[in-house]
Amino acid sequence: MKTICVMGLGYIGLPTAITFAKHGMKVHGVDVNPLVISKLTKGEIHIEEPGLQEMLDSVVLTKSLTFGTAPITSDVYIISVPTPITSDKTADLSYVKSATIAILPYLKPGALVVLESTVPPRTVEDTLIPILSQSGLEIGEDLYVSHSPERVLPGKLLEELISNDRVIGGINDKSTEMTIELYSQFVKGRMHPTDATTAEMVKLMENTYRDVNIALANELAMIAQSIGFNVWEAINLANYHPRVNIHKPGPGVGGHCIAVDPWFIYEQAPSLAKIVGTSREINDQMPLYVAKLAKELLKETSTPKIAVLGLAFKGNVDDMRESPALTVVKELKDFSTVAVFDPHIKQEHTLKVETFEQCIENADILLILTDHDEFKALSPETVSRFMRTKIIFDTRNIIDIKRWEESGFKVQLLGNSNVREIKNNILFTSSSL
Ligand code: SAJ
Repeated sequence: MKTICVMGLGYIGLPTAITFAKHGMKVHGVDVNPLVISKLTKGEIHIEEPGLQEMLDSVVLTKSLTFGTAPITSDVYIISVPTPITSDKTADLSYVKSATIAILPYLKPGALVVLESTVPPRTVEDTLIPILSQSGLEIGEDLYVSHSPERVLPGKLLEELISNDRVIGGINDKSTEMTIELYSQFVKGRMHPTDATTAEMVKLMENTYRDVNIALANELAMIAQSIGFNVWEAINLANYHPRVNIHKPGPGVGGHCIAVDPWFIYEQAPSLAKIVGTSREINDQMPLYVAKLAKELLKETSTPKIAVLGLAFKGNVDDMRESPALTVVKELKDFSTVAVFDPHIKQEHTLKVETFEQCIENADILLILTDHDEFKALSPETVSRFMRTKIIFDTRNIIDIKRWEESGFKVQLLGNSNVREIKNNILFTSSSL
């Protein structure tokens, strides 16, 4: 039986470790955080993921999974540690480096090292291999190395770990073959062999494709606002073309993947990655654009109160990482009173209020920033009983505009203005940014 050491027990490492153990491998999970280890040793998971606790419960009984703060000698090492972004928009590889250094004393001839963390291109070749060479083993002869990026969606992790296709990029054919054999234990999707640098780029390109596409949608939204049409309707119609798939505009791009990964390409080739860099800039300035538009809508109101609906980076999740809503709120704080409501966020936030009623009480505008199902179901009749001024600004296109207008609301949809209003110079244009 093969033994596996999984370095890093976050939202990818832990489900991966548990899944391998469930499929008959002997697994040792390693995390530098002793609190994580003590919780896991007691049989409790420290992250939220549907079905994961039950799966751990079933694996604990088989005794095939152990946990610790240090690695042990194994046939395979999987590195799944975070790769955050620094303030100068470059990848922080310190966790990848320290995890690789940590396994050095345990490596034996024939071992396989698989990097799963998302990394800039050439990280395996230029960072991992020089460290692994310090083991004294011949890379590619005694020690095999590959990159197989995780591509799963939180919330559907256990399902996608098994069903998604996997890209397997070895530093040589033998490394690729060994890695394919490893994941064949549970992966039902296809396995696509390639080299390590291509595999690194594939992962980054997937998320960059989405970022660039969303930037286009956001740019079109600002153009729509300026020249007078409904961008949502236009995108919808354009997407009836069989080869067109324009994404959705919004208040910006959040999460720890799409807002981050394009920078990993940019840092390697800044003078060439022009669309990549510009798209990041467009998406990063969307929260400022939204805040400016909200202020414009309230310019006649004295001592305004803004009711912000949604802090999470996307609908129906409880994750605030890189959320554009945080920037919108920051921009509006000096301008008016701001109250925030998000039914999914349990964490403390200085402006967050507990109830929806508290949030909208005497508010002059409802500003929808996240497409949670709860906000789609809002009733204008109920809401208007609490508000001082009836204005709603929807940045996600989730409300029925006609219904809200019929209830007496002035409705602003991001990326929608009519030509008459523009001629009267009521709305500002994107060029005023
Ligand atoms: N967004 C838009 N317009 C859109 C789609 C999304 O503004 O048309 C915004 C969302 O509101 C959100 C952000 O983009 O703020 C990102 O959301 P998402 O659902 O597109 O992506 P993530 O970050 O939850 O997950 C992505 C996925 N990658 C792709 O779909 C190519 C997932 O499969 C990856 O595993 C994950 O990144 C990752 O870990 O890299």
